[in-house]
Amino acid sequence: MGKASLAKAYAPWFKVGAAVNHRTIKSHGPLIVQHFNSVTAENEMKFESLHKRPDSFSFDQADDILDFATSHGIAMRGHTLVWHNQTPSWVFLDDQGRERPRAEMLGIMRYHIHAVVKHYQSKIYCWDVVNEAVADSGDEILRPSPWLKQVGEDYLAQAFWYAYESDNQAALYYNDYNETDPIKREKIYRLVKQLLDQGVPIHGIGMQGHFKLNTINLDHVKAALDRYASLGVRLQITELDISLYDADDRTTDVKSPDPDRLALQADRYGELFALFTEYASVLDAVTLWGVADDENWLDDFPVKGRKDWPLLFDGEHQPKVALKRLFDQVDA
Ligand code: HAH
Repeated sequence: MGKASLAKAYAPWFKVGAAVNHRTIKSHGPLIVQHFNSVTAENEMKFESLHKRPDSFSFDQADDILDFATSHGIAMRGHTLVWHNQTPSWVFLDDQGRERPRAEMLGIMRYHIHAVVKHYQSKIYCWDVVNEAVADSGDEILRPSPWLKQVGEDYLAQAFWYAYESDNQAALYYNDYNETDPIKREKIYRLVKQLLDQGVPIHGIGMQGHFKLNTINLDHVKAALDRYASLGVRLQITELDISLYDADDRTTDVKSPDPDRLALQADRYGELFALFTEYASVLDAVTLWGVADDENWLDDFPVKGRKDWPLLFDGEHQPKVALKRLFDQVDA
């Protein structure tokens, strides 16, 4: 497998991507270049990274990642323009700490989206225009966020129009987690259907894909792919990982990954990728949320400082059994 490439092995079906950051493009550079043909900036294109203060943008770290990608012929996704997290408080509150009214919020949203999307016009092939707008529980479709409260339900439509005005070639995505849960799936379906019915320029649904060993349900994944595809939009798996912990497990003292659980993880990765290849006609990319187990967001989520091993390469950047499975099953 020394010279093999995961992205090349799956090139007949879809792009294979990884979330990278301004450190891992150096520390994990060779691995990224060998195995992936799409990247997403893990944090560097979020609102708080690009637009910390009202009057200035800081594109340097995000640009470094784009330069890295471009110089190696790797495509880049944009993540993310409108979200309730990792957004500075000046966006929602004025100098006196009062909630900004709708017109001001829309002005800020428009200014931000225009600046960012134009900066990357024709360099970024798709944008997660809105991230995580749908409520996890209750009957309401939209999560009670400052965007909803201060702009109103049309904030998503507005965001997609602003993005479209700025780059009418980029594919514009709605992105969310727990997207395979049947109840949340139907909410996401209805939301995107409504936007499409209104003629809003929305081209795809990003399914994050943060799975856990004991709750991942292949039937639910398949049903979600079918349901979203029935809308006639493109699909991507945007943030795939499989935590070695069960959903309710809060232990913190595991020092090294249990080989039995790594084998189960390989089974699940194998089944997922096999399923994904069946959806190649609608599925454009499958992106892992990180490169190797030594640097991944699950070391701090949902339990801060707890080591996890969710990816395809181990802490020494060596292939895990899961990666071998992905190669074996396509005969690469
Ligand atoms: C994702 N949220 C975000 O899209 C991504 O930007 C971030 O780096 C990691 C994961 C997943 C998530 C969360 O952050 C909080 C609760 C549930 C799910």
